Amino acid sequence: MKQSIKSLAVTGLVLLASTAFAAAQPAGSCCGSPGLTPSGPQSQEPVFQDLAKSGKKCWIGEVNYFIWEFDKTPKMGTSILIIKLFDKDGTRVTDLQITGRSDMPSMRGAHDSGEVAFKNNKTGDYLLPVNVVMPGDWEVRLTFSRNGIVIFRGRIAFDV
Ligand SMILES: [Cu+2]
Repeated sequence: MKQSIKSLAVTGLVLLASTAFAAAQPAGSCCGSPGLTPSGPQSQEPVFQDLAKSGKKCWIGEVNYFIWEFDKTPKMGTSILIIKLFDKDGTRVTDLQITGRSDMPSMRGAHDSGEVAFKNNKTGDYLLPVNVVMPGDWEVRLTFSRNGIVIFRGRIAFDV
């Protein structure tokens, strides 16, 4: 079986070679591959940059910024994380998808909420309930996407 695949590949190569001079696109270039190529060791975790303080502008490139706050100082129980998203001119927008994931960094995985999508209220605020189940160090990792493509990752850290 392997042999026949190999000979197929060889035939393909010969065919390719015979047309290579006509084709401007070299085989194996980015655009020629179907996007299924395993792209090397990609096991490193994504980086979540520490965000500016509550109420301060956090820029997403040069196109959007957002401001985050809790509905109240987080304590034991449920707090609501509120994100207001703006375009660069300061107009409120809701065209990004935001997910949040809360946990305790010092005991990672013990209270992992998993990725949870923020929901928009009618004002356009993005809202996420965060469940604080014990005192200590907490974080919420935020992921911003446009049309399913991640464009920004940020991290909010707080103590309870
Ligand atoms: Cu804990």
